[in-house]
Amino acid sequence: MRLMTKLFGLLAAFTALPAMADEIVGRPKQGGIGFQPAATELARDIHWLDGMILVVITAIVVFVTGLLAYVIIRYNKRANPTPSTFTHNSPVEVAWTVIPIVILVLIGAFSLPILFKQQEIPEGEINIKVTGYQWYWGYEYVDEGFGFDSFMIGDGKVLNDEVEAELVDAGYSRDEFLLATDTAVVVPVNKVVVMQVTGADVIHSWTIPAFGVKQDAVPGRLGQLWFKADREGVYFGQCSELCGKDHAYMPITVKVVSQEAYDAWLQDAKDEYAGTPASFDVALVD
Ligand SMILES: [Cu+2]
Repeated sequence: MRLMTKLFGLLAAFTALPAMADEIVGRPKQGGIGFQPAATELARDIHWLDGMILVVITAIVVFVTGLLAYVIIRYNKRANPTPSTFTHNSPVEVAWTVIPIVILVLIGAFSLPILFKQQEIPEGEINIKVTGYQWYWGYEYVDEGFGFDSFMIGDGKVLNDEVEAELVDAGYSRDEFLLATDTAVVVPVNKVVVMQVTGADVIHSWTIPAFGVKQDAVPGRLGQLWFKADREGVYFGQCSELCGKDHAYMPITVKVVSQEAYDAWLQDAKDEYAGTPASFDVALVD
């Protein structure tokens, strides 16, 4: 009986886990030297490619180091007092030309499809236009007709009690200082999100490393990126193109939530951010 109680307790703890804390991805982590955990297929592809190329370059380094060691030991002046005098060896020259070509073609065969997957923009279920400003981001939900700006929490750039209180109010902690923003991009999980990226003044760059996306925000141009996040959570990124004195203080926050939570947020956001309230349009009709 006690075992059953324990088991049920454990089960309850596990099922309650997702509700307890939103996973926060992209903040500094003790001992974190690898990639941020991938939340999209694009990011998983990039991680896989990185691992594959690491194997290839490791094999090349080991091979070349081995050759060097062999030549140093076998053909030094003491071991080989009378060196040979030939200057050409056609089979070796053909081999060291053809083998690198084969290796590069092999890498290309795996990397190009991944690049194309990133760059071929699918039809977006959610379309958001993002504009980089010195030094904050503006977001427009183009299908819904509203937009808002997104500033880093703590514009004095110093983490004091007041800023910490602001962070806590917004659902963060002092660990997320310099990453958390006052408003966040909210998107539903498992939906294709297309972002159109531009800059209003100078070049900025929008990225969420865990999604495997990064796009320069160039004034006068409209770049595009897409992602489909498959895990709920809070994801952080930062402007990635040096854009002036406060470049380090224009972070990016994306919240991936359930469809129901997104619908609820959308309703509130329309009321809060829309230039014209929905009811106003209705009143104009007659
Ligand atoms: Cu910047």
